[in-house]
Amino acid sequence: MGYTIGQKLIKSHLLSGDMTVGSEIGLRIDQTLTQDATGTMAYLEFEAMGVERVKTELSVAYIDHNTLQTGFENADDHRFIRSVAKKRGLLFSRPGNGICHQVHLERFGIPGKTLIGSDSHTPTGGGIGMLSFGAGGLDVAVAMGGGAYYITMPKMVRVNLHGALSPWVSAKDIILEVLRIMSVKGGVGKIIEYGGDGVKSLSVPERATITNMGTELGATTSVFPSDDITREFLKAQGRENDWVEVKADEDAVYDEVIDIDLTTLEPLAAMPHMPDNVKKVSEIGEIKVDQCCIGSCTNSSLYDMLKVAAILKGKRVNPNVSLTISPGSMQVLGMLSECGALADILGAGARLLECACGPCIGMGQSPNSAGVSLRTFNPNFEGRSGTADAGVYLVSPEVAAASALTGVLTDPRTLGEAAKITMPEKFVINDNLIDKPASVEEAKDLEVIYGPNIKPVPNGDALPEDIDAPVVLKVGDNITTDHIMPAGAKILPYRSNIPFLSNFCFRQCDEDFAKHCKEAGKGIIIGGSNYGQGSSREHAALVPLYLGIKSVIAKSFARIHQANLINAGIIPFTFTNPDDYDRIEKGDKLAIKNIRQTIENAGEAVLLNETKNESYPLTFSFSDRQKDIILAGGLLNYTRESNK
Ligand code: MIC
Ligand code: SF4
Repeated sequence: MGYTIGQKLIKSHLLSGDMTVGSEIGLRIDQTLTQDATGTMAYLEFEAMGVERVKTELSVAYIDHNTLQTGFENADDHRFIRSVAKKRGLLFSRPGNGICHQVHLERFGIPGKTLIGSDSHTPTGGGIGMLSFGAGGLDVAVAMGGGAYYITMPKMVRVNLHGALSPWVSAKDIILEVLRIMSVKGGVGKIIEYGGDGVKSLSVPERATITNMGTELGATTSVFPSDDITREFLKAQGRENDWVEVKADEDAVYDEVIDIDLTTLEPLAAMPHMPDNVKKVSEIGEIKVDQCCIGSCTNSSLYDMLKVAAILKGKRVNPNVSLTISPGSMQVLGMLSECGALADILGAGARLLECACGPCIGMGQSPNSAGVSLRTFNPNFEGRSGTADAGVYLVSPEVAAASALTGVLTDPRTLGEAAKITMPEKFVINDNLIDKPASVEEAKDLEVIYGPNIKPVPNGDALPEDIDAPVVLKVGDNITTDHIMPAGAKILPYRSNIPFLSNFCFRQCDEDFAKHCKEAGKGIIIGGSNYGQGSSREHAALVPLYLGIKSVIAKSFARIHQANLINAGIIPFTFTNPDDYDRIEKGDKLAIKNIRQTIENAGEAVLLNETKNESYPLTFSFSDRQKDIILAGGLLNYTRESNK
């Protein structure tokens, strides 16, 4: 029996475990990346481990999220990360150089290698045939120190793409169609692999748009083969030598197969407030639009921007619409300006933003009250834009640009013939915004520079015998990490200050959550299914840890968040009978007795509801390593104990 791409790359990087679906495997990690919003924590954790130099083949620290610098906090974080990078052997991609995933694809990604990043959209690298995962900062810190990265051996899904896209239909529509079919939970525990004759019709940036948003499916990762098109892309980036072929065996066996006929796809949109709430643009109709934002790590390539420029050329943006453009990298912006496309974009009345995440992470450009915003981004969770009652629609660059001209949601096929975009044979290479690390010798004299906003990482205690705590919050299905630990311009500068951040935890669900937790001193959260979907931010575990949360009991969890909870020493349990969820209320006093023994022996965990005098069975399946982490009270304690 042959192997899928995912299985091949796992096999060639397997450090521990066997490749049986559902069991834990440890992988060797070749490359890591961090961004600044999760990076400060990751490097604080890395520093706490006491490793002199990174042990990966390549590690890059990007600054792309917190670029507003409204106070000293962001600037201090940037300086801290830069000082760690210089001393510990990492490349440092300075603010302005671009969004981590876009730059990594252009300059560093290598087919067949493994990559983990402290950002959930790291699977963008799957666009060039890398096996790349989003992870919590602590997992990235461990990998930088040469440790394995652990995942549950996933199932394999094959998405066969047939034919080619019609004019005006975009790679974004392909992934929106996959989201429509599979839902935001559909990818959990799976690698989504793309194949079929349609793959040949897609360029690397288009493939990367698709693998990037595999994150919204909840997938472990997504991957395309590395073929001649990948080789051409790397050649144009001056990196042809990095190319290797990566493909599935003919007789590879998949757990699930999905077929998509590209010829019949139409422009799509994900309606507020979930990426899988997908409808045809033609079906939604001409709703009035207030804002269009083009950019983010999923749609900010030169190819995307050239398509937008061609639509805007010689036209005028509708006066009722604010159109923003964030090119994904300095390379993209430079080339747009060289070929004149930037003038077409600006001439039409678009606002040019920095090459950074910007509005995607709520750093500016919040829409007006009850505004409709069309965004080429990846999540459209409620409130993430910074305006609580805004409606964000996820669309392709073509739909966003067309709608910016008309002022209403517009099917771009109504614009007539689509312009033919020719991509340059060579990209302009300018790595001036990438700083190299110091040599081992020089590094000895360098200091890591902390600022006053950088507070220590909270750390849990070893697991006690019993947990007794009240329910401090009960939430429904699909709770995102944006609910748990919001981002946005006001809060992001405090990503390295957990005590301050804690005041904002779960604000959207319960204004007084932090206050309740502080009063109770400890607590348990009750969640629905897919708890913790969305980003990789470990703050969504570290802040609850700081607030005394001992366990989250939910119907099911999203992958990265579940790992982050375990790393923080918060026990994620699932209800054995999902209906028991309905029996528990906020304020109920809960207890789990003999929990150490239960976890050690993989016994039956029972949740006692002392208020209602009821008990409910709980399910958990932790690997031996995860059990030890939980018993130790988190990965930091566990790592320290293992190094003794
Ligand atoms: C996001 O898209 O939500 C982020 C911001 O990039 C996060 C990381 C973060 O919270 O800093 C992610 O996707 O992991
Ligand atoms: Fe940045 Fe948005 Fe991509 Fe996250 S999803 S890395 S915030 S552009």
